[in-house]
Amino acid sequence: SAMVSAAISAPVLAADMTVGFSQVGSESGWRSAETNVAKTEAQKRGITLKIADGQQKQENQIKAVRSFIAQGVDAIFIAPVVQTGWEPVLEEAKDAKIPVFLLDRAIVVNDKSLYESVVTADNVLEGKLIGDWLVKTLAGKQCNVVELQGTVGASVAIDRKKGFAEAIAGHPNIKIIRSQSGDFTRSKGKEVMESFIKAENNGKNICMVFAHNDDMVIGAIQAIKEAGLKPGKDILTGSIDGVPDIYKAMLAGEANANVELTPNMAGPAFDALEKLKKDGTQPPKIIRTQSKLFLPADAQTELDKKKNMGY
Ligand code: GYE
Repeated sequence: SAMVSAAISAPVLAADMTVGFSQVGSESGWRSAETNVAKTEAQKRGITLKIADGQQKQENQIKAVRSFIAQGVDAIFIAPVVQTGWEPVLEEAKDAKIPVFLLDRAIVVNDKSLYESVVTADNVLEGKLIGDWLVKTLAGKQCNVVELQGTVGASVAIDRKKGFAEAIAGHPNIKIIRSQSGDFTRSKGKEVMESFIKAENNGKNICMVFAHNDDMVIGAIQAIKEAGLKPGKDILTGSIDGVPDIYKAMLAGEANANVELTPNMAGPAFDALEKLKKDGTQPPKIIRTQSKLFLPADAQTELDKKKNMGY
């Protein structure tokens, strides 16, 4: 009877759910789109979404998670700025029986039961796709690469670096001559690229810039132009995200290769959460989103596709 099943488990309706989302910040165009999409996806389902901006600091994110626990939310989403140091606060969430989903970046913990699932792209593959493209494009020609890394300690920065390095390994014509963090922002990307250009014969020693995201490469393109060089020609570019501005740069001949990833990380997490709350269906530990390489010939089509994606 209804009474018996209610006693066994009261299914939580989406419309009654409140989810707390500890977001990294708004360091990149992709990040802002992810936040916008999360709001839309919550609205579609009638879920109340509370978003806390961590301003790129783990301590802020940890505080936000504690506050969500205190408020007794039904679930917590975290886009973890760095991959380590999460155990204590996740233990607290677990003790409070609040399920945790990770969005777009992974964490390193021994006890995997501290979170339900991580929604993320294969970030090693993303770096590899750019590296493979470069190997093919150069066809054996010598090339000095400078690398703009993402936030230090972020899983995506570690993985994209790894994937690119794997792709160029065994191709002695390609060398990474400089590598530094630009923190996933346009301004730091530009600043670090300026210092690379100065240190490398006003940029003439540089053949390609590999950036862990589009915003940094857009900053780098500006630095290349200011040095009197042609981005996309004198210095090739490869980056990851698929923000509208990268397709515009491609259309202008100033960017060469891009890996697109969806800003819809919250949607799959909401779906998994709804199933978990409905009948206890355990989500897969990793929910993978797609990553795909796009070249200038695809830029207009991809730019058009971005219109309803939170940008
Ligand atoms: O590529 C970058 C953002 O974690 C996948 O973080 C995300 C990355 C994204 O700042 O633009």
